[in-house]
Amino acid sequence: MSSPLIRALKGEKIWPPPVWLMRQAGRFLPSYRALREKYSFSELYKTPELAAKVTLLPVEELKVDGAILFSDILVIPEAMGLPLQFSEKEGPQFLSFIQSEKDLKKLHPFSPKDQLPFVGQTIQILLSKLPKEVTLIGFSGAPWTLAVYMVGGKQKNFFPIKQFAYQQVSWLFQLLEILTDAVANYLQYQIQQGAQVVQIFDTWAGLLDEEGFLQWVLPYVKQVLKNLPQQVPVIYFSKGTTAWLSHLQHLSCPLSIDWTLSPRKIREFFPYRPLQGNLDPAVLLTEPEVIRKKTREMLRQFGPPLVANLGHGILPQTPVENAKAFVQTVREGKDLS
Ligand code: 1CP
Repeated sequence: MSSPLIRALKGEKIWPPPVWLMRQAGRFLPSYRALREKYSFSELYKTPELAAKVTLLPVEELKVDGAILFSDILVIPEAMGLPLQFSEKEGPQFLSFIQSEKDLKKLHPFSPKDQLPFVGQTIQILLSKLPKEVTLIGFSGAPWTLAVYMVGGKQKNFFPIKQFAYQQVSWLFQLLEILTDAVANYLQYQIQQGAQVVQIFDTWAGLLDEEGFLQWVLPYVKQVLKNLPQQVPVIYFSKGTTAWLSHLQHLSCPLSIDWTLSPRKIREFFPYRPLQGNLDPAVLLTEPEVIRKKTREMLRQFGPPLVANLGHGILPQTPVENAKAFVQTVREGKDLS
């Protein structure tokens, strides 16, 4: 029989719902920070034994239903030849950007099995170590969000990519086509290696206006979905898109939504759709009593089919006890549908 996470994502009304936390394998865990004293971030995700170990940390400590592969969305652009530097203060940053057709021509073809073999090896190790009721989640950045990082990232308040998008520059269309193939290819590779669910992270989906979302974001996600096998659930996470639920309706997969719209309204819009979300990660910075209250409210409003989660990644300064209070409250949520 399938695991609770897969069953919920296939539309089964499991209650209490399965639970995991976006970015659960990262800096908020003291056990992760201890490993980072010894190894750099890239050593951790490029060494299969270490990446598997980090993936398992939140499964062991929080008892969640999903284990998200320890890696990063920026591995695709790095494999395509954009030099990535990781600074402790600033996080990951590209040393050069794509800002013209000439830059685009310099990108290398992307082949996950040749350039990112450690991802497949990490999945293999995890399949032998994970308890069978815990689901292995693979992931990728969405084409648009990867393009945002490749074209200039957050510098100048995202102005470079916004300018190119609104000016309709032709090479940006080409970049998105290239990334759409790469993302589909990468997720197919993870699924072949054994990922049981995959999530597409579109952190910057809400950066443009509505027309921009329809032009630069949604069609490419649709294209990726079309190229993935039907049997494996795909979750689409987008941030800043709650004004555009009527457009998200055109995607057929489970949706992970941020916290800016109440679960009641999201559920009204998608009465039957498997949904994931959507507690504000900042709630986990408060105290267990507040966390329990807000989590119960969220569960009550959503109802099944649901995967309980945050509305974005867990914040690095979150106390572990608070993350545990969230998971615990979901587990106890029997009478709240
Ligand atoms: O040790 C460290 O300081 C590294 C911090 C770190 C970690 C643990 C980064 C740098 N990436 C990761 C892992 C990671 N990233 C995972 C693995 C599983 C997990 O942590 O649970 C996943 C799923 C991601 C996804 C990711 N990376 C996203 C999408 C989700 C989101 O949070 O919006 C994004 C935007 C990134 C880019 C990235 N990688 C790391 C940082 C600090 C950032 C943000 C960079 C920026 O926007 O400036």
